[in-house]
Amino acid sequence: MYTDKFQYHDYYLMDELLTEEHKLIRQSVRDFVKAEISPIIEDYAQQAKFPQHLVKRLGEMGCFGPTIPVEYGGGGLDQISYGLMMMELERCDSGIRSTASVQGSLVMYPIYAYGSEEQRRKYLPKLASGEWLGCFGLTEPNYGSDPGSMVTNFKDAGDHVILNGAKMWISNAPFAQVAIVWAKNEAGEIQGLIVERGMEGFTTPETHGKWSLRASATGELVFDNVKVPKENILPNVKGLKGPLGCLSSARYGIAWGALGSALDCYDSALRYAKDRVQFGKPIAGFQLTQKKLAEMITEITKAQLLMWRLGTLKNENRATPAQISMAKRNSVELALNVAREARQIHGGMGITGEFSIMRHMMNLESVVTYEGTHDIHLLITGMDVTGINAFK
Ligand code: TGC
Ligand code: FAD
Repeated sequence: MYTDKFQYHDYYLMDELLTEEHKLIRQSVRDFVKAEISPIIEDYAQQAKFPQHLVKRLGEMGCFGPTIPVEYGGGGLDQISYGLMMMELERCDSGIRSTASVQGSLVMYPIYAYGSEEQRRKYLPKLASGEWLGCFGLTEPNYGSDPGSMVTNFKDAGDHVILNGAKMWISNAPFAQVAIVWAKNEAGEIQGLIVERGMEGFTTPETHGKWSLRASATGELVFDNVKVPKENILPNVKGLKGPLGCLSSARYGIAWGALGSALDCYDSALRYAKDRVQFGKPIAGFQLTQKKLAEMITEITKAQLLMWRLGTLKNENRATPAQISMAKRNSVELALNVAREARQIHGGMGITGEFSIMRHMMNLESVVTYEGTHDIHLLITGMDVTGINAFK
């Protein structure tokens, strides 16, 4: 049985760069995770079940839309607070962080940034409190890295539009009351629509058989002549920059989150290496184990500094999408490397559910692909530094 013994590691005294409020927020999410998520997460992941009861609790803990203004039910907090929350959630499980990222950055953010005042007032408080769960439909069966080529579309039909098409790989879909759906209008422009469960012709079949992100529900969104009232169209954005703007917020949260997975794997490996005796001494005493641990904490410390700086730039509205891509790619890569090395240090025990390592490693195989794959983010950095587009 998995027991959460996590202790945070702060090799470069980064806490001195945080405010008292940051530290309080981090501690409250950490305590919540230890008390309510850690004891159940392994079972839910093993059974590939979504812990639906946590949706309300995540809302009550302020994990949904922490940067959205208080008047709409959000937390009115800064970007570093948001990042720290995502780090604490993913320290436990990427699937739980996914639920919060999707709700906050991919559902609440577009309603807040691109929605009408009526839409903000109708949806945001319910989403913030966890009364409603949302999902975000951009990816299609034939268009993942290239969402601009999507074929899901809607046609004008008087006071409503008719939506047709399908989205695939959608986190939260099977349980969501609301979906933010990106589709093309008759002029071929991408727009966002708020589609509600219960609209005729709208179904959300669940995706089964995943070896990764097993405690997160994934599904399809299928639209068969769905009548969507025109008042459900997000009025203030057109084009791919709409969904990509949401991804900038979510990718930033993921960059913090993956660092949380890395910290958990490192912490577990350090403790295990000190406890486990082979050839008459703790395996932490062997140079090869020390090399692994030293390299892990070096990469984690570099990423902690990177994330703090990116959060500061984001607070000042100066973080560029390319800087966020670099951070997402860096955090996920280092987390996967740390997870693999931590697995080695745990020997055979590392493959069991008694430790979180293998669960993190499998989860990170989704995180390295969603919200832009590892190579897509590399190409975004390449384009930014050379000025030459290598995508097309
Ligand atoms: P391109 O021509 O480069 O750009 C189109 C317009 O968008 C603007 N833009 C951005 N705006 C805001 N934030 C960003 N990050 C932006 N990146 C680009 C750009 O300036 C342009 O604006 P305008 O005004 O000129 O129209 O578009 P492209 O078709 O060449 O594609 C570029 C590419 C490949 C980088 C992009 O499409 C991409 O990022 N592909 C990856 C797709 C992706 O990330 N999908 C994620 C789906 S959601 C998900 O995975 C959720 S998982 C959630 C969870 O469970 O946690
Ligand atoms: P593809 O785009 O087909 O890519 C396959 C491979 O080709 C990748 O290695 C890629 O890097 C490479 N490739 C593609 N183009 C290029 C290029 N120009 N140059 C070099 N290499 C290239 N989507 C949503 O909209 N909402 C969600 O909530 C959501 N949740 C998800 C949850 C999970 C668990 C997973 C696995 C995915 C989720 N996704 C979601 C979808 C995710 O964003 C896509 O899987 C991702 O964008 C990649 O698309 P694809 O799987 O179609 O791969």
